[in-house]
Amino acid sequence: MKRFYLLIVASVLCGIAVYLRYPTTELSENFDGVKPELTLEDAGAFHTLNGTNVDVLGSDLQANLCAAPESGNCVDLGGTGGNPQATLQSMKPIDLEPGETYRLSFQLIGSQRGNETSTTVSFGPYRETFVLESGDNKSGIVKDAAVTVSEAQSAFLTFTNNTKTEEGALLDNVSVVSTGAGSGVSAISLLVVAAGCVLLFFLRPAWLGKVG
Ligand SMILES: [Ca+2]
Ligand SMILES: [Ca+2]
Repeated sequence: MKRFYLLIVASVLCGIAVYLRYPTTELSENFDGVKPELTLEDAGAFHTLNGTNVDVLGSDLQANLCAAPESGNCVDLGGTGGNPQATLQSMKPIDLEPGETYRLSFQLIGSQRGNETSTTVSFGPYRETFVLESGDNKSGIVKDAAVTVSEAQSAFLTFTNNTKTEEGALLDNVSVVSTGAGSGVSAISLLVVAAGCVLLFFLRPAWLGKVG
């Protein structure tokens, strides 16, 4: 009976190891659940700062501007009226821990309306400015950019329109996924796996005796 409990403990330890390695979605937003509208301060998991605004485009509202690889609704970082030069920031900060890798993805395409745009993306130590021609649907596509920190910090994901315009760059499919350090296995999950396997090794004779 004691061995049975040990077997459960070993299984739980192995389960924890798998959990520790499992990627965690920290943020995911495709704006498809937001009602398309002009002059918005809130857009899904994001809101604007400093009295600026954005437009959520889609359905009957200029949906054609959300060009591939974007789909459904997207956000025009140049809003309408008021202060349209948007600073769009995640509503909640994400806690960045040393030893974790944060994979940042987003799609930023040109305005599709003839003008060039400049947009700065910042997230903890990550900071990039994308200057996009109107029809540039490639240069601002970022997939799994690795963000790491040496000291714990709390970070907002921010998209800042540097161009005074109502025809901004168009944003869609934003996500942050955290995984263990680099592409390898984190030290703590290795320890947990080792503990689980040692336990299983000692239990093996009794276990085989029961089933065999
Ligand atoms: Ca979308
Ligand atoms: Ca606009």
